[in-house]
Amino acid sequence: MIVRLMLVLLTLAIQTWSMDRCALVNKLREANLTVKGYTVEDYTCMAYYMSRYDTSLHVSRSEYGVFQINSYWWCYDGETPGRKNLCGLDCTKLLDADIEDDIKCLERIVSDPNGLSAWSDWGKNCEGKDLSNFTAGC
Ligand SMILES: [Ca+2]
Repeated sequence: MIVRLMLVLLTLAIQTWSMDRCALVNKLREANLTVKGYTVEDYTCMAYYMSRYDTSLHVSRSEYGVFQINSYWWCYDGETPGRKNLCGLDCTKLLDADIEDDIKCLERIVSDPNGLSAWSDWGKNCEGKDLSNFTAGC
């Protein structure tokens, strides 16, 4: 009985993970980004390590959403003068459930010389690794 319950809980946990992950994967596929040869797996891996696919994540004061985009350069948070807002977005738009604008901003960021290396977690955990699990089953 306990084993069966644990199996049910485990299955639920895996399904939740899969749904969120595949929703992101499908949005990234639709966006069809073609910057510097980065793949959907690269972006999905980065998002996993940055936010665990939480589109509303805003724990660090200056980082927003599923890709943890920084407010100094990329979006407008109404604070600190001199911020650049290079994505032309209000930062709160990076915390809603619609990630199309987040992906557009992501495309703008990786177009800069640093590319995905702007996210140190991508370099640490994703770069040069087999990332096929991140899109598996989607
Ligand atoms: Ca958004």
